Amino acid sequence: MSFKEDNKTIAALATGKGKSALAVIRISGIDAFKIVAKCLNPEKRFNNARPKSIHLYYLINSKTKKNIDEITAIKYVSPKSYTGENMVEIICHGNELIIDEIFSILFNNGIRFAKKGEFTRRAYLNGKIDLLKAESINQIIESSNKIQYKNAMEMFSGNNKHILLKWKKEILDILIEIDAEIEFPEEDDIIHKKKEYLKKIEYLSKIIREEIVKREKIKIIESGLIVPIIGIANAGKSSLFNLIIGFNRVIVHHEAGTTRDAISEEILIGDEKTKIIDTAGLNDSKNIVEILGIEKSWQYIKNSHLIIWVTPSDQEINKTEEKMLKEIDSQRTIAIISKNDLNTDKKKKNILEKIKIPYIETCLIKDDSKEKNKIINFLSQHIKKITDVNNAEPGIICNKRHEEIFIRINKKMNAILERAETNFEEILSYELKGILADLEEFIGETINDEILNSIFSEFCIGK
Ligand SMILES: Nc1nc2c(ncn2[C@@H]2O[C@H](COP(=O)(O)OP(=O)(O)O)[C@@H](O)[C@H]2O)c(=O)[nH]1
Ligand SMILES: [Mg+2]
Repeated sequence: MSFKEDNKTIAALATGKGKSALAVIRISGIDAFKIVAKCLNPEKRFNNARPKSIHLYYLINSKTKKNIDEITAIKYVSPKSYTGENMVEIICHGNELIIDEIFSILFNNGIRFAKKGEFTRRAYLNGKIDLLKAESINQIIESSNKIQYKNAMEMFSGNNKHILLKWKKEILDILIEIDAEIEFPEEDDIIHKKKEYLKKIEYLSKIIREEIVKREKIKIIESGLIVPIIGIANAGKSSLFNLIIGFNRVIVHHEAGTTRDAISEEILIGDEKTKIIDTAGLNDSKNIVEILGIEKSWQYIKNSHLIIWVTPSDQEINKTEEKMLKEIDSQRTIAIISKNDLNTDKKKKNILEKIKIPYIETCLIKDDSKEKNKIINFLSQHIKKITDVNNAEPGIICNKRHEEIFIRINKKMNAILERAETNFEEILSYELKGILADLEEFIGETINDEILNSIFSEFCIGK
């Protein structure tokens, strides 16, 4: 997306769409005060208002003078505003009819609609915030889980930048020394110094790798946990699937196939985005569609984070289940013993206890919220365990841009460590210069339009 900078006054809705008690419209630019004043009654009150003080007005159609809404407005005088420009925030009632009307009045007076991330882009270009802070604002709003949010807050607070600047200084120090040595070699010193440099690079390289691993763990949580429901035919898999998705109504996405295919829903269980999958029964079959369905079930099992095995209490563990148990990772399997309203097979519980698969016994067809709660709690408890085992913690890498830079840095670190024998100083100097440039790009000390465009195109309108 090409983006031409202009200094026109812009406006956008800063709050969400739909009906709400209040909505906030943001206006920023050189003509913000002049244009807004024309649309407010009493105009004088707005012209005389102190910066950052909030007052009540009628917002009027500047031509017909008809009242559109009763609003409050705050004015921010440049440079003491989010964007660094003159800004107005109008708080009106949260109804699309009103909001559309206000925008059409603003547009008729020469204001244009803000592009994605344009407020934050202006804030960045006017030196109000640095690049990492701009990125973090987007992530704070877009976070769909706690760890992502925590990550964004670390970046927002400047802690991450502080660490990156520290690394930059360490690398710069080595670079200054090594470049001096290349120019004025002193043999005695070199061997001793080489060890010292390698130690520092190994240390930094370890941290970089740890950050990449942290990111991988967070990515699993971000993209959602894969949780297939497996078991033999008629075990109650579909009944459980319906119960879970019916109970967790935060449905984001749904995929459906034939009854023999896997059906999945993305839902929130506890705090975690979870893709719950109803699979085809793992029975031996000669029917081709069924075989394909079973193969698909196995694909899901292989790629899963947690497996829910449904097994009916009125049957002993059969051959298919025995075979299945041999193949699945029991460490990440939990069991639901269904049909406990029918005759129960006590041996089943003993086997599960022996192979250390956590289980609950339940009836899946009772319309009983207590029973449903029990199942959901059991599930969320184990999903939480999986994410805890995963032990994701906030890191420095918050998005794809950061990740790509870290992978580049890691490669350069490896190049130094792998080729530590020959031409050591030259390689070290060359690669460190590259790493320095990578860090500067990360922090936003060197940035071009292409990078800026790609960062701000991720934003929503109004940010
Ligand atoms: N009595 C009883 N019947 C159940 C229970 N769970 C499922 N069923 C029944 O078992 C049959 C198969 O259930 P379904 O969920 O389709 O199993 P799936 O083949 O594993 O998906 C249906 O007739 C369900 O109503 C349960 O806990 N108790
Ligand atoms: Mg089914």
